[in-house]
Amino acid sequence: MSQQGSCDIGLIGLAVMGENLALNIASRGYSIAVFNRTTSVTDAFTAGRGRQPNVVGCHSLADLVASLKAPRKVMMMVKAGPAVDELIKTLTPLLSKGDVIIDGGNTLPSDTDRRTREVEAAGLLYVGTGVSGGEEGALKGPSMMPGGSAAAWPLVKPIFQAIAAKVGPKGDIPCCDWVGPRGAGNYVKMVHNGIEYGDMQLICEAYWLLKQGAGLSNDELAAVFDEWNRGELDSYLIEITRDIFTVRDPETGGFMVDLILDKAGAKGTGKWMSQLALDMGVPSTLVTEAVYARCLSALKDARVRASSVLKGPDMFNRGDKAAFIGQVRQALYASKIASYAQGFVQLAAAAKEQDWKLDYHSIAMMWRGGCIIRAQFLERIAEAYKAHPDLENLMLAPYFTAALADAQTAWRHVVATAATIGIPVPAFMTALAYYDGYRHANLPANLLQAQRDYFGAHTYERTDKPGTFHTEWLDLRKPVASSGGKA
Ligand code: NBP
Repeated sequence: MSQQGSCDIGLIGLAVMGENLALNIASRGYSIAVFNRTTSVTDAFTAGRGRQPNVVGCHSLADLVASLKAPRKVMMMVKAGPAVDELIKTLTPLLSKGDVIIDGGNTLPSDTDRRTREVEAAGLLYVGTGVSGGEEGALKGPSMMPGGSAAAWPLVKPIFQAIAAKVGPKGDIPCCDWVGPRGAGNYVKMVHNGIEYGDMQLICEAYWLLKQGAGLSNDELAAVFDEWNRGELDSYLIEITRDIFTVRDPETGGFMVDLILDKAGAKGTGKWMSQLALDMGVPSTLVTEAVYARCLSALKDARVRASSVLKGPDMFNRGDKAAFIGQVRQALYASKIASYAQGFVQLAAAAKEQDWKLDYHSIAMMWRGGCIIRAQFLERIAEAYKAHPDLENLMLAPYFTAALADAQTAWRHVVATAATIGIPVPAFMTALAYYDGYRHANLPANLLQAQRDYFGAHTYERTDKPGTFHTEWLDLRKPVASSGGKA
């Protein structure tokens, strides 16, 4: 039986995220009505973990809506895509002017743009919020990145900021603030996920260099990651990586990590970030390489066949082991800086395109706790954007410029070593190439423009005078004295 009109918020979808978020909301003293499409899931929840006085199970959407206080707030935690549109269609006639529909899923930002317009046209308010932190974050405090109808923010703010992770010296700064209109919140969450792809790939490459290149055992790897987690790399992903190297399979007694098939999956947010970067002409190369690395890993059968055909050097770096570990740490840190720089550059490009006013200091603080990329180093990023809100590229913030200068000798050594001994490190390599490309006032694109103009009359600009030019290359070319094939 629902209690008519007494609940603070309604939640639809009781899978991993919804169930834990509902418990989080209830634990902060809010009353919550819950609904799941499959009724048995709702019943199991309200009879189990959700058996609490301020949790109300509902068997229909009408029942859920009737359980809420006005203005009503209904949050969907369902599979992103058509399910969200179907729910909006059913909910809209049940709700009243000023009520708020919230989507907490990993939704494509352009879908939230469209839905915000459609829902606002029906007299309601809409929020598309990123929610990061997985199962544990949802339960104990996620990072939340809301965007959509600005008028909805004061209505959802108290609940969102109460359930979000908290950071800061007093532990009272919520990792949740208003991001911007329409799909801005989902865009920031998508970039968070893309950075997460980059971080994970970089850590995997560091692991492979240390295992294949320096011969470290899992126990040694755990100790290295434990050490790394005490310095500038201190982060959730380094911490869980350390833990992973300690876990043994209860059945066989072997290390769990060595029993896992090396075929990675993906749910699409990294690919979206990469696709949208390409659409805007923004070089977000880390996330793109990370997506490709997963694609290549998935070609397991082909790789197994090729491994007995394609030759390379043996994969062992016979240098000083301790020194190499230190160099890999520096390469990882420098690559990570380049990766975050790319993420923030993409956010700035999207903000320009979409006419959003993004607060990059606030975004860094939202990622400081609760989410998968949470790390000490986000504090430094937040400081950099506080000092210079219009910072063109994070690599130009004095703190990070100095860090890159300090790390680059080791970074170059690691990339060169990987190439020499034949260990694939696409993310380390693209990060270094981005750094080198970005710091060069001149690049060989002059030749590229000449080629384009030669075969396609695409025209070019000149360094010595303004305007657009075309050359009749065929008419002006000269015979070249043959070198006879000798250099
Ligand atoms: P899933 O993404 O696996 O979705 C399952 C839920 O969606 C179930 O409650 C299911 O109901 C419901 N659902 C589906 Br499927 N189609 C529906 C429809 N047409 N109408 C109503 N309900 C429908 O759940 P999740 O992993 O908890 O994730 C929820 C959202 O949060 C997703 O957008 C996800 O991308 C995002 N997210 C997930 C994580 C994570 O770590 N899992 C982290 C951050 C964000 P049923 O029981 O009747 O099938």
